[in-house]
Amino acid sequence: MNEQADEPLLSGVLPASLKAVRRGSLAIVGLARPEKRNAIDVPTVEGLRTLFSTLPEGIRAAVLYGEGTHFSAGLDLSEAAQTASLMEGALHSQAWHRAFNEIQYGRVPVVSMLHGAVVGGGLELAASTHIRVAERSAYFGLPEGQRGIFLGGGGTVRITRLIGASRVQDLMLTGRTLSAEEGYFLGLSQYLVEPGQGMAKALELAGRIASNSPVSNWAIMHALPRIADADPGMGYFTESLMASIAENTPEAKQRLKDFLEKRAAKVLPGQS
Ligand code: 1HE
Repeated sequence: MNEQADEPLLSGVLPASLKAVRRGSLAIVGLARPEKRNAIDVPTVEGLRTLFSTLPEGIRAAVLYGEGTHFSAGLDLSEAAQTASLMEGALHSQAWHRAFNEIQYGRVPVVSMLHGAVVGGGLELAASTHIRVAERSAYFGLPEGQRGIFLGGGGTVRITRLIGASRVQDLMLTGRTLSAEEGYFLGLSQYLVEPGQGMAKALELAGRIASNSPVSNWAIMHALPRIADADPGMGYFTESLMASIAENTPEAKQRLKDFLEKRAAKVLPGQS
């Protein structure tokens, strides 16, 4: 077995609430404030932005998880309680947007591993990742109505795209939570696994993603969601350009040749 030692990433730069290591071609990033249930404060937001905008060469996928018994309790409410002006509130929200955009539209696909509370800004963070693996202990909620606040980390766009505006309104207005199973069937996670198995699954998926062509991964991250938001005419046109760019790389030529010369894996049933 090829055991690779983890190397710290950005040590001395990241806040104590974040841990990041490199394991081969993967970055493994942990929310590391379990005593506050991984509530997300400004240093954490800025740390995520710095980390995802400066991933070193050779990293080809990332895994994001939360330490302790919950993925994240969302916005650090002690900060929200101190907002001094309308302008400061808007700028605070925009800092979250910048950080989460670095995740969604960064260099590499990100797989999140969800367990326990995935609420408010924690769900907004998860929604900015490309693949979400939920353990059965995970539950989803948007208690903004109860707290007297609003989504501010991009959730009005990203979470509504995942489950629709009416479900987001229900969660925000009533404070109800969705179980891991409900979240899975509605599309909040693409994978549902038993407690304790999420990290292994997330690492396995990230490893698979890391073995793809980087140009294909980039197109899937950057072109696909923009095409989905475009009018169909522009979408088809952009798709044709992206298809041509992807298939005209030397790596694509080699991968296609490998298949045609029977050196590449087939697509068979049972791949989970
Ligand atoms: C926090 C936070 C927080 C916990 N900000 N400090 N999010 C919420 O409304 C969720 C609020 N949190 C909870 O409902 C519960 O904490 C949990 C269900 C997540 C976990 O419960 P539990 O019993 O395991 O922990 P706890 O005892 O409630 O919390 C442990 C400590 O973490 C405690 O602090 P301590 O000093 O008394 O030990 C809590 O105060 C602290 N803590 N959650 C600050 N969120 C960009 S806009 C996004 C808008 C939102 O995210 S709204 C959703 C906010």
